[in-house]
Amino acid sequence: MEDVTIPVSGMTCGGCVASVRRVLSAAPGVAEAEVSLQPGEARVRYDPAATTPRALRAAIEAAGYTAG
Ligand code: 9UX
Repeated sequence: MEDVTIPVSGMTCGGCVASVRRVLSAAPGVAEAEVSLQPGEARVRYDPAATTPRALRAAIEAAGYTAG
């Protein structure tokens, strides 16, 4: 497993945080996802054989938020 911290902007309330956490948790290869509003970021533990930080950022973007 590897860990990555991804800056996320566009989250404005706890519902947004829950949405991003849900999307990441459901993504292939994700073992654990923690999301915070302040600062806006997602910390993800993932299987590098199954996904990539690029794919994780794409999942965040597809949910309507901006991943840095
Ligand atoms: Mo809060 Mo976010 O009412 O997508 S859930 S702004």
